[in-house]
Parts: sequence; C-alpha cells; structure tokens
Amino acid sequence: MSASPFDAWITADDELTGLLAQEWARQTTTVQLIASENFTSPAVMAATGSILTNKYSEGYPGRRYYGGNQIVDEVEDLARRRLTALFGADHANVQPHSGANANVAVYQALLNPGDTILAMRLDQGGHLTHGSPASITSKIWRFVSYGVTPRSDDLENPGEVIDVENLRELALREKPKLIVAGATAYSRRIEPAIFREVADEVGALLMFDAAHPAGLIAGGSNPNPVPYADVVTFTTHKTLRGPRGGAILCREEHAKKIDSAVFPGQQGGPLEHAIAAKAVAFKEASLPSFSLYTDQIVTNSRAFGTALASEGFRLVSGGSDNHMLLLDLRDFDAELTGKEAQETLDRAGITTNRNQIPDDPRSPFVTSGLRVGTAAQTTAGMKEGEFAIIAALMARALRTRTDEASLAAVRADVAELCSGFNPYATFV
Ligand code: DSN
Repeated sequence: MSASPFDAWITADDELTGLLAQEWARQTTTVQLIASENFTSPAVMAATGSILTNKYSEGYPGRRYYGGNQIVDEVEDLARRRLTALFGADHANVQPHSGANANVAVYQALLNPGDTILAMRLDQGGHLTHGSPASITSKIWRFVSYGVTPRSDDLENPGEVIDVENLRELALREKPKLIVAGATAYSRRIEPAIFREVADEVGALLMFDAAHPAGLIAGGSNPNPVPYADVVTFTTHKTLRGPRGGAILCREEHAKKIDSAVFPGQQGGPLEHAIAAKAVAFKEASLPSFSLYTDQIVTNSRAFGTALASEGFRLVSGGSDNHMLLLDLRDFDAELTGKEAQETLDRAGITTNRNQIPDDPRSPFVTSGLRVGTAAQTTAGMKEGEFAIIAALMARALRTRTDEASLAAVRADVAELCSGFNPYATFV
C-alpha cells in the first residue's frame, strides 16, 4: 500500500504511518459522498500541521494572556481580514473549534438562559445545536421548532421546503429573541431575506447557520446571508474546503459580546495552526477558480439528482440547489433502511450517511433516508457524467445487497472510476 505524500514527517511511528496510509487509500479509491466532507488543499494541510500548534495564545490579537504572540497576532489578524473581506462582514471571530461551539457561543452572547429560540427541527433538517433534546442547548434555552411543508405529488411543487407560514405563525405567537436560519440536511436554497422579514416583524435577532453552504456563498453560488443576519456562523471544512473548525461573522454592535462568549466563555487557547489553515482556505475561496468550483458543485448535485431519480430514488423536496441531496429510500425499496443502505454502500466503496427524512417513521439510528453530497468528488474533478455513473453504481449495489460478489464488483468499478480522479492531482 502506498503512503500518502503527507506522512513523511511521522515515518518514525510505523503504527500510525500504516494507519494513515490505509486512510489515504480509502479516501482515494472509494467515493466520498458525505455532504459535510471535502478534500482540503495541501496548503491547508501544511498550515494545519505547522509550528503554530506549539503556541498558547489565549485572548485576541493585541490582548493575549501569554507572551511571544507577535507573529500569532499577525496570523489571526490575517485570517480575520480575509474572512471579513470574503463575506463583506463587519467583524469575524475565527477561534471556534467547531460549528457547534460557534452556535453555542452566539446563544451565550446574545441571550439569557431560558430565552426562546426559533430554529429548524432536527428531524426535518435542523442541527443538534438547533435545540435537539440531546444537546446542551435545549437545557439552557427554550426552543420552538419550525419545519418543512408536507410532501406533495405535484411535480412542479413537490413540497418539503421550509414552511414560511409556519415560521411566521410561530414567531408571532412565541416572540423568540433569536431566530436561527440554516440546516444540516436540506437541499434547497435558504433565502436570508425571508428570515430577516420574519425576524423584523417580531423584533427578533437573526442568526444564519451557514455550516453547509459557506463555500457556496463564498463562491457566489448561494445567497449571502451577511447583509440580512445579525450573526452568521459556519464550519470551515465543508463546502468552504478548509481545515476542521468554525467561525463567526457579526455586525459590529455584537462583536465584543461574541468575542467574549468564544473566549473565555466557551474555549481556552485557540488552535492557531487551524486558524492559519483557515486563512489559507479563505484566500483560496476568494479566487475566481473557487467560484467555478462551487458552480460545478451545484451543477453536479442537480445531475446526480436526475440520475438517482431515474434509478428509482425519491428526492426529498424534488431536487437540489446546493451541494446535497436527501434520498427517500422507500420508493426504491420499501424494506431498505438508511442504516442498511449506508452499510451496504460502505462495502461497495461508496461513503454516505443515513439521515432521517421529514416525517420519517424510522428512528434516527435506522432512518428511511440517505444524505449524499457532491463537494468532495467535485474537488477531485468529477463532473455530471461521473455522478451519473455513481448513481448507477449505488443502485446496483443496493439492488444486489445480499450478494457479496456483486458488491465486490461494484467496489472494483468504483476504484476504477476513482483512479482517474485523485483529489491531490487537481491541486498540483
Ligand atoms: N455533522 C455535520 C454534518 O454532517 O452535517 C453537522 O454538524
């Protein structure tokens, strides 16, 4: 098995090097369809593995609790400057270790315990930090949830899109202090202007959780929420194609409170190596080639949806305006669960995740749905034709799921497809 080009520094640790080589092989010989994953550039990886990992820098540029931060201050300032310029925002905080941390910091900054937040239901596309009973957020704040419209057989208007009337009714009745726009399993555009209108009707603040579409927004392929929202949070590792981590953009009036909520409110020392890698990604996302990339992500999603529908999968909400699709597996095979589909596809070299669909009769652990995304394989250079092939391979694997020889044959075809699309060939 060949080693990746990135593990030369740890060859002294044979055990770990072996594992990294296995993961390198997995990522480059199987298809990556998890909507929240991507392939970062070698420059992002180099910064993530840089000497900045050695430095403690609690505080913010110019106001640190440790000495020796002159260079680190410049790194963090560079990341903040690049990020505010990329999205046209007043203020950026690049320290959140994750999107969940970013969301909780915003709640902490803008709300008191017990205040009401109106956010999307987890089982209709929302995130854990949008008030799931399993999340600490629901123990501190009072959540009210909006969802999606019912499914319809009208092909022009298939439903399962954010129910704006329900959102407005709930806002008028519950008078939330904060409305959260954004989702983790929703394939349609989220219009920030509509959420601003509803927030203004009831005097609420608006937070846009852009964890999934952040890269599409940076590339101009999805609408920018910054002019509409008081605060925008996101992760840096999904469509934005940076290192794992989070970030917050906000209006100047909220800057001080947001910064204090991240540090010392939520976190201690920032991960300055990750912040350096975020700076690299923000620069990459500002290049014209990144817009071509994000437009291709959406084009690929639509082509993938058409091909999957022709194989008999039902597309929740009828299609995609972003990088993901949510599949209702029941039309393809009433017996097939999301769990079995995910596990079967894993054996066939196609990496996906099971996901609940709106009004799913099955539990979140089993589900009737599968979420797929196009961001990673688009980075590897795949276009509409390759996504049509992947749709056919998925259908073949799932139709023959009890036949190990058939799954092995699909896996070989997947490896053959991937051999022409090594993600790290496109960066050099
Ligand atoms: N777990 C991430 C996702 O896959 O969408 C969200 O946190």
